[in-house]
Amino acid sequence: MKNRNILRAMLALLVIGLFVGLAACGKKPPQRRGARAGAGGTSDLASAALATYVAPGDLDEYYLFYSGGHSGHIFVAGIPSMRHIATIPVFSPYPGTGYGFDDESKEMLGEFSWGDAHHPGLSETNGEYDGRWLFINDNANGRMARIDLRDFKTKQILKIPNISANHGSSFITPNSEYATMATRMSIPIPEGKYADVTDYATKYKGVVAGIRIDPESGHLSLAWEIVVPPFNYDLGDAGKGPSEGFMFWTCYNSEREFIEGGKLEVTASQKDKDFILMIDYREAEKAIAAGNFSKIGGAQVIDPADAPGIAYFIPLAKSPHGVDVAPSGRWIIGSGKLSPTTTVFDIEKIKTAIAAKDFEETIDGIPVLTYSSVREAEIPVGLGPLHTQFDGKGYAYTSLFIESAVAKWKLPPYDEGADMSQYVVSKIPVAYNIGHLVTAEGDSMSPDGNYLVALNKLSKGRHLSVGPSIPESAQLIDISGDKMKLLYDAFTEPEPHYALIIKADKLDPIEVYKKDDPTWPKHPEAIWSVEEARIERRGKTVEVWMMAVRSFFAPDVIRVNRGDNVIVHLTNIEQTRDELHGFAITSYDINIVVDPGETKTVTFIADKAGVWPFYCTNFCSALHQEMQGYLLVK
Ligand code: K7E
Ligand code: CUA
Repeated sequence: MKNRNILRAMLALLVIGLFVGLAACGKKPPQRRGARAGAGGTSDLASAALATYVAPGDLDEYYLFYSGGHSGHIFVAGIPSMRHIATIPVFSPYPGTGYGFDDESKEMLGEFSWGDAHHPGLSETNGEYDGRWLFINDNANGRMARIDLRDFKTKQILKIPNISANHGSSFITPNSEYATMATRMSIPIPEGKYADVTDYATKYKGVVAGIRIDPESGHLSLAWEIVVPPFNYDLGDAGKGPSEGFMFWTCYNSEREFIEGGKLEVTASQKDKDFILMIDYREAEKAIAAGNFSKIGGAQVIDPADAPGIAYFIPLAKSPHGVDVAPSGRWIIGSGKLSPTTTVFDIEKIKTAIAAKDFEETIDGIPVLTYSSVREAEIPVGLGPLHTQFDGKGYAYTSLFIESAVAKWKLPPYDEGADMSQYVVSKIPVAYNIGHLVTAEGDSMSPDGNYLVALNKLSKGRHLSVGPSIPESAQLIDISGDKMKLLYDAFTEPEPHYALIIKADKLDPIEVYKKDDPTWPKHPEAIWSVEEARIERRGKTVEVWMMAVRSFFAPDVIRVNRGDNVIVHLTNIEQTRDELHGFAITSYDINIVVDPGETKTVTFIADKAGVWPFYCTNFCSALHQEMQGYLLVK
């Protein structure tokens, strides 16, 4: 305790020192803190504090995009401060930004009020993050979403048929040709078809899919599906460099059974090996072009038995979880949860084995490559290996769920006959039970090798107690030196699975929607002056063109009859940053928010008679409280 107090005092002095330094340089524009990195400290704690301290008014070096799991959102934080900056609602309504209340976002959410966001994927050009779009899967409902990084807003949610619980998604090819999707829990296809679980082995199917990304707009569309055996397809990754053209997914339950009351955890862990499924997507394109598919549930589905060369299985130790392609593209890393090793496969050996038809067996038309022919090495990383990330300096970092640690190990080449344990060069404990981990630009072909974030499943109270429902924890780790150093504990709402870290200067978000900006589609119902504001009635439909500006709405009275269909197009005509307005109608469950220059439409039936005030929800000016009007329903 005494030690801690001394450290606290030292920290306080350091921080005061920084403030004094700041005051001395007076007012200056915010800058990224890279300039100050490297300033020395006097203890591990002090140097960690300095390494993560972003002075008031200064900016972080990186964006961290956390998936929000079953919250359906994406959380945005800065690195190294780990401060939460924003929440991007994707699969769930979010009253804070009015998401899910206006017609457009309501339609995007469709029949669902939530999703399970697991794996963000950034668009890439030549294997590097290009900062254009962020994609994310919905593990619950066969969907994927696209977020535009110019305004940090969800622009599309694509639902495709046949994919049941889309977990192995969204992993992006090096030039954003495709994002992946895959079935986690096999079912009879198409969805809606009935077969008892006693027929699991023959009537249930898995499906993997390639989602085409439009190179101009980022628009997502289904390109092809491939039917695969009823295993559980888990994590995925896209090849790059020598492995470009391939997609990889781990799978468990190669026992292909679901025994009622038999506990899948037991029945799916019988065999010593499960698989990585490898798809050649150029072959998939050829099969579609040649008409070599059948239509199932409206999708073009290829059967690998009719399309040799499209799919292969690579054996991998017991119940694998993560599969990760190293930055060079040559090494494919797979981790079996129930094996204390991580396995490195060589894409060159895989290609040779395919050419030589070096197969162990064939399952449902898919050849299984001979394990010993394609395996480069098994690395004894530790207990419960899940996911692997990279530093671009020849090292890999594997999360160890059971051991609650991160293992740093060397990628090939290895000495002939060497004891592989020597290549596990260091470990750092984390608190606790780590799932995913992410390094700066870690999925690109050139990771930055400075920061790693451990996404831990259990925080066990390393924070003020908030009752039994506790947050998830994330720890920032410095990986720039030989030894990994813990820098910071951060907490989030449930529940991040994966995250991505991108250099802040790769993004250039807009500050307002400019009135005549040709880069954005013009909203057909936008109005820009009080003169254009109006109410028109056609039969039982009342259409309102409303504008908001500090600090009034025009019009500010809407008169309708009970049962009328009311359409309100609201434009925020502000062109000043941070001048948002809200529009909430009391007791009508309506709450939209318009950013500067934005127009949104909300449609509703005026089914409650009476007088219903509407008001601005975003505190916008000194006279914000006065920004209100009335919906009069006769
Ligand atoms: Cu939680 Cu990637 Cu869905 Cu591993 S997944 S931990
Ligand atoms: Cu507009 Cu408050």
